[in-house]
Amino acid sequence: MQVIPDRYTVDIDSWKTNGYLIFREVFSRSQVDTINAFMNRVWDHSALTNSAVTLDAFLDSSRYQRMLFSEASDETRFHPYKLNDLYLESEEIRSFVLAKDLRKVFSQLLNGEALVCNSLNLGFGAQQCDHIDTLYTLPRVKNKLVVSWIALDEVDESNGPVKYFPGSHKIPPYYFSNGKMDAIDSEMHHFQTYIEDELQKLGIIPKRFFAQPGDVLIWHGQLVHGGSRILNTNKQRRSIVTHYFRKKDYKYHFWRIKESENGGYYYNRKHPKVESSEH
Ligand SMILES: O=C(O)CCC(=O)C(=O)O
Ligand SMILES: [Fe+2]
Repeated sequence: MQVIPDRYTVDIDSWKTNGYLIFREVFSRSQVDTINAFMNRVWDHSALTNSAVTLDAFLDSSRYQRMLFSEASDETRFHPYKLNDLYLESEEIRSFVLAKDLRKVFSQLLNGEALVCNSLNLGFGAQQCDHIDTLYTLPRVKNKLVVSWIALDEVDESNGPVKYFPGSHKIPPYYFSNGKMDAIDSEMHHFQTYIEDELQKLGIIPKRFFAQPGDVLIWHGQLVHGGSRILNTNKQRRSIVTHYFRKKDYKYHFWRIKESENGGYYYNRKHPKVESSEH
Protein backbone atom coordinates (compact mmCIF):
# COMPACT_ATOMS: atom_id res chain seq x y z
CA MET A 1 0.00 0.00 0.00
CA GLN A 2 1.34 3.40 -0.95
CA VAL A 3 1.57 5.84 1.95
CA ILE A 4 0.69 9.36 0.85
CA PRO A 5 2.59 11.86 2.99
CA ASP A 6 0.34 14.32 4.78
CA ARG A 7 1.67 17.84 4.42
CA TYR A 8 0.33 18.72 7.86
CA THR A 9 2.56 16.20 9.58
CA VAL A 10 5.00 18.38 11.40
CA ASP A 11 8.75 18.23 10.89
CA ILE A 12 9.48 18.35 14.62
CA ASP A 13 13.24 18.57 14.12
CA SER A 14 12.85 21.66 11.97
CA TRP A 15 10.47 23.18 14.52
CA LYS A 16 12.91 22.50 17.36
CA THR A 17 15.82 23.97 15.38
CA ASN A 18 14.11 26.96 13.80
CA GLY A 19 11.06 27.76 15.93
CA TYR A 20 8.78 28.32 12.96
CA LEU A 21 6.98 26.47 10.16
CA ILE A 22 5.46 27.66 6.90
CA PHE A 23 2.43 26.12 5.24
CA ARG A 24 1.41 27.40 1.83
CA GLU A 25 -2.17 27.50 0.50
CA VAL A 26 -3.77 26.32 3.71
CA PHE A 27 -6.83 28.37 2.76
CA SER A 28 -8.29 28.66 -0.73
CA ARG A 29 -8.80 32.03 -2.39
CA SER A 30 -12.54 31.68 -1.88
CA GLN A 31 -12.10 31.03 1.86
CA VAL A 32 -9.89 34.12 2.10
CA ASP A 33 -12.42 36.14 0.09
CA THR A 34 -15.15 35.07 2.50
CA ILE A 35 -13.14 36.26 5.52
CA ASN A 36 -12.25 39.53 3.80
CA ALA A 37 -15.93 40.08 2.97
CA PHE A 38 -16.78 39.39 6.61
CA MET A 39 -14.14 41.95 7.68
CA ASN A 40 -15.75 44.51 5.35
CA ARG A 41 -19.00 43.97 7.22
CA VAL A 42 -17.15 44.38 10.52
CA TRP A 43 -15.81 47.71 9.29
CA ASP A 44 -19.29 48.72 8.05
CA HIS A 45 -20.26 48.16 11.67
CA SER A 46 -22.92 45.72 10.57
CA ALA A 47 -21.32 42.45 11.73
CA LEU A 48 -20.63 42.99 15.45
CA THR A 49 -23.13 43.31 18.24
CA ASN A 50 -20.79 43.52 21.25
CA SER A 51 -19.65 47.11 21.68
CA ALA A 52 -16.83 46.06 24.07
CA VAL A 53 -14.56 45.05 21.13
CA THR A 54 -11.38 47.14 21.15
CA LEU A 55 -9.17 48.59 18.46
CA ASP A 56 -5.50 49.57 18.79
CA ALA A 57 -5.46 52.39 16.25
CA PHE A 58 -2.76 54.46 14.54
CA LEU A 59 0.04 52.00 15.36
CA ASP A 60 2.27 54.00 13.01
CA SER A 61 2.20 57.32 14.81
CA SER A 62 2.09 59.22 18.06
CA ARG A 63 -1.70 59.14 17.67
CA TYR A 64 -1.61 55.51 18.83
CA GLN A 65 -4.63 54.81 21.00
CA ARG A 66 -6.65 51.89 22.26
CA MET A 67 -10.34 52.64 21.78
CA LEU A 68 -13.69 50.96 21.59
CA PHE A 69 -14.17 49.72 18.05
CA SER A 70 -17.75 51.00 18.11
CA GLU A 71 -16.36 54.52 18.57
CA ALA A 72 -13.57 54.30 15.98
CA SER A 73 -13.64 56.79 13.11
CA ASP A 74 -13.48 55.60 9.48
CA GLU A 75 -9.95 57.03 9.31
CA THR A 76 -8.62 54.35 11.68
CA ARG A 77 -9.18 51.71 8.99
CA PHE A 78 -6.64 53.31 6.66
CA HIS A 79 -3.73 53.31 9.12
CA PRO A 80 -2.04 50.31 10.73
CA TYR A 81 -4.28 48.89 13.46
CA LYS A 82 -4.96 45.78 15.49
CA LEU A 83 -8.58 44.81 15.92
CA ASN A 84 -8.56 42.71 19.06
CA ASP A 85 -10.11 39.35 19.80
CA LEU A 86 -12.77 39.03 17.13
CA TYR A 87 -12.57 35.31 17.89
CA LEU A 88 -14.71 36.05 20.97
CA GLU A 89 -17.49 37.43 18.78
CA SER A 90 -17.48 35.55 15.55
CA GLU A 91 -17.86 31.92 14.55
CA GLU A 92 -16.46 32.87 11.11
CA ILE A 93 -13.17 33.89 12.71
CA ARG A 94 -13.12 30.92 15.08
CA SER A 95 -13.70 28.37 12.33
CA PHE A 96 -11.00 30.02 10.25
CA VAL A 97 -8.26 30.14 12.90
CA LEU A 98 -9.23 26.68 14.15
CA ALA A 99 -9.31 25.06 10.70
CA LYS A 100 -8.90 21.29 10.96
CA ASP A 101 -5.51 21.17 9.23
CA LEU A 102 -4.11 23.89 11.48
CA ARG A 103 -5.41 22.17 14.60
CA LYS A 104 -3.63 19.03 13.52
CA VAL A 105 -0.37 20.98 13.36
CA PHE A 106 -0.91 22.76 16.68
CA SER A 107 -1.63 19.58 18.57
CA GLN A 108 1.66 18.10 17.33
CA LEU A 109 3.53 21.25 18.36
CA LEU A 110 1.85 21.65 21.74
CA ASN A 111 1.53 18.00 22.58
CA GLY A 112 -2.15 18.50 23.24
CA GLU A 113 -5.14 20.36 21.84
CA ALA A 114 -4.85 24.07 21.12
CA LEU A 115 -6.94 26.75 22.82
CA VAL A 116 -7.30 30.13 21.10
CA CYS A 117 -6.58 32.82 23.69
CA ASN A 118 -6.16 35.95 21.58
CA SER A 119 -6.65 37.09 17.99
CA LEU A 120 -5.67 40.22 16.12
CA ASN A 121 -7.01 41.32 12.74
CA LEU A 122 -4.61 43.63 10.96
CA GLY A 123 -5.21 45.73 7.86
CA PHE A 124 -1.61 46.72 7.22
CA GLY A 125 1.84 45.78 8.41
CA ALA A 126 2.21 46.44 12.14
CA GLN A 127 5.85 47.63 11.85
CA GLN A 128 6.29 46.42 15.40
CA CYS A 129 9.82 46.41 16.77
CA ASP A 130 11.42 43.02 17.40
CA HIS A 131 9.76 41.18 20.26
CA ILE A 132 8.52 37.82 21.52
CA ASP A 133 4.82 37.25 22.08
CA THR A 134 5.18 35.82 25.58
CA LEU A 135 5.88 39.41 26.71
CA TYR A 136 2.12 39.94 26.32
CA THR A 137 0.61 36.45 26.22
CA LEU A 138 2.40 34.25 28.70
CA PRO A 139 1.27 30.61 28.85
CA ARG A 140 0.92 28.85 32.20
CA VAL A 141 3.31 26.15 31.03
CA LYS A 142 6.63 27.24 29.59
CA ASN A 143 6.89 27.05 25.79
CA LYS A 144 3.26 26.03 25.38
CA LEU A 145 2.28 29.01 23.22
CA VAL A 146 2.10 28.85 19.44
CA VAL A 147 1.12 31.65 17.11
CA SER A 148 -0.35 31.56 13.62
CA TRP A 149 -0.05 34.38 11.12
CA ILE A 150 -2.49 33.97 8.23
CA ALA A 151 -2.06 36.09 5.11
CA LEU A 152 -5.25 37.58 3.70
CA ASP A 153 -3.43 39.63 1.03
CA GLU A 154 -0.32 39.19 -1.02
CA VAL A 155 2.78 40.20 0.97
CA ASP A 156 5.98 41.44 -0.65
CA GLU A 157 8.71 43.87 0.39
CA SER A 158 6.42 46.86 -0.13
CA ASN A 159 3.73 46.21 2.47
CA GLY A 160 5.65 45.46 5.65
CA PRO A 161 6.23 41.70 5.76
CA VAL A 162 6.72 39.97 9.08
CA LYS A 163 10.38 39.59 9.90
CA TYR A 164 11.51 36.65 12.04
CA PHE A 165 14.77 35.31 13.44
CA PRO A 166 15.19 31.54 12.90
CA GLY A 167 16.38 29.73 16.02
CA SER A 168 15.87 32.75 18.29
CA HIS A 169 13.31 30.83 20.38
CA LYS A 170 16.29 29.14 22.03
CA ILE A 171 17.55 32.41 23.53
CA PRO A 172 17.14 32.08 27.33
CA PRO A 173 14.09 34.10 28.46
CA TYR A 174 14.55 37.63 29.74
CA TYR A 175 13.26 38.18 33.28
CA PHE A 176 12.07 41.65 34.31
CA SER A 177 12.84 43.21 37.72
CA ASN A 178 9.89 41.39 39.33
CA GLY A 179 11.32 38.04 38.21
CA LYS A 180 8.61 37.55 35.58
CA MET A 181 8.58 37.29 31.79
CA ASP A 182 5.60 39.64 31.23
CA ALA A 183 6.62 43.00 29.75
CA ILE A 184 7.18 45.95 32.07
CA ASP A 185 6.95 49.00 29.78
CA SER A 186 9.59 51.04 31.60
CA GLU A 187 12.10 48.17 31.32
CA MET A 188 11.54 47.25 27.69
CA HIS A 189 14.73 48.98 26.58
CA HIS A 190 16.67 46.45 28.70
CA PHE A 191 14.80 43.64 26.99
CA GLN A 192 15.64 45.10 23.55
CA THR A 193 19.35 45.36 24.39
CA TYR A 194 19.42 41.81 25.75
CA ILE A 195 17.74 40.40 22.63
CA GLU A 196 19.93 42.38 20.23
CA ASP A 197 23.08 41.15 21.99
CA GLU A 198 21.90 37.53 21.96
CA LEU A 199 20.92 37.66 18.28
CA GLN A 200 24.31 39.08 17.45
CA LYS A 201 26.14 36.45 19.50
CA LEU A 202 24.27 33.70 17.69
CA GLY A 203 24.74 35.43 14.31
CA ILE A 204 21.07 35.07 13.45
CA ILE A 205 20.01 36.76 10.21
CA PRO A 206 16.30 37.61 9.95
CA LYS A 207 14.00 36.31 7.23
CA ARG A 208 10.86 37.92 5.89
CA PHE A 209 7.60 36.16 5.22
CA PHE A 210 6.52 36.83 1.65
CA ALA A 211 3.15 35.28 1.16
CA GLN A 212 0.08 34.72 -0.96
CA PRO A 213 -3.40 34.96 0.54
CA GLY A 214 -4.08 31.74 2.45
CA ASP A 215 -0.43 31.04 3.37
CA VAL A 216 0.36 30.54 7.06
CA LEU A 217 3.44 31.16 9.18
CA ILE A 218 3.45 29.47 12.59
CA TRP A 219 5.92 30.57 15.23
CA HIS A 220 6.99 29.43 18.68
CA GLY A 221 5.96 31.77 21.52
CA GLN A 222 9.63 32.60 22.21
CA LEU A 223 10.60 33.32 18.58
CA VAL A 224 11.87 36.88 18.04
CA HIS A 225 9.96 38.64 15.26
CA GLY A 226 8.68 42.03 14.24
CA GLY A 227 7.36 43.98 11.29
CA SER A 228 9.37 45.39 8.38
CA ARG A 229 8.85 48.98 7.36
CA ILE A 230 5.93 49.69 5.05
CA LEU A 231 7.19 51.16 1.78
CA ASN A 232 3.80 51.57 0.12
CA THR A 233 1.35 52.94 2.68
CA ASN A 234 -1.60 52.42 0.32
CA LYS A 235 -1.07 48.69 0.01
CA GLN A 236 -3.16 46.68 2.41
CA ARG A 237 -1.64 43.69 4.19
CA ARG A 238 -4.62 42.11 5.86
CA SER A 239 -3.81 39.22 8.17
CA ILE A 240 -4.95 37.43 11.29
CA VAL A 241 -2.55 36.75 14.13
CA THR A 242 -3.81 34.14 16.60
CA HIS A 243 -2.29 32.96 19.85
CA TYR A 244 -2.96 29.46 21.13
CA PHE A 245 -2.32 28.02 24.55
CA ARG A 246 -2.58 24.32 25.29
CA LYS A 247 -6.09 23.44 26.37
CA LYS A 248 -5.14 21.04 29.13
CA ASP A 249 -3.06 23.75 30.87
CA TYR A 250 -6.28 25.75 31.41
CA LYS A 251 -8.54 23.02 32.73
CA TYR A 252 -8.67 24.79 36.09
CA HIS A 253 -10.70 27.43 34.19
CA PHE A 254 -12.88 24.82 32.51
CA TRP A 255 -15.97 27.05 32.44
CA ARG A 256 -14.18 29.45 30.10
CA ILE A 257 -13.23 26.76 27.61
CA LYS A 258 -15.72 26.70 24.73
CA GLU A 259 -15.92 24.48 21.72
CA SER A 260 -16.09 26.07 18.30
CA GLU A 261 -18.93 24.91 16.00
CA ASN A 262 -16.51 23.29 13.55
CA GLY A 263 -14.24 21.80 16.19
CA GLY A 264 -11.41 23.19 18.28
CA TYR A 265 -11.46 25.26 21.43
CA TYR A 266 -11.26 28.87 22.52
CA TYR A 267 -10.86 30.69 25.80
CA ASN A 268 -13.97 32.73 26.52
CA ARG A 269 -12.87 35.81 28.43
CA LYS A 270 -13.64 39.51 28.61
CA HIS A 271 -12.35 42.00 26.06
CA PRO A 272 -9.31 43.99 27.20
CA LYS A 273 -9.94 47.29 28.91
CA VAL A 274 -9.58 50.46 26.88
CA GLU A 275 -7.20 52.11 29.39
CA SER A 276 -4.63 49.33 29.23
CA SER A 277 -2.27 48.67 26.36
CA GLU A 278 -1.17 45.14 25.52
CA HIS A 279 0.93 45.13 22.37
O1 LIG B 1 1.84 41.27 11.55
C1 LIG B 1 2.87 41.74 11.99
O2 LIG B 1 3.49 42.62 11.40
C2 LIG B 1 3.41 41.22 13.30
C3 LIG B 1 2.36 41.21 14.36
C4 LIG B 1 2.88 40.69 15.65
O3 LIG B 1 4.00 40.34 15.80
C5 LIG B 1 2.00 40.57 16.81
O4 LIG B 1 0.85 41.01 16.73
O5 LIG B 1 2.43 40.02 17.83
FE1 LIG C 1 4.23 39.41 17.80
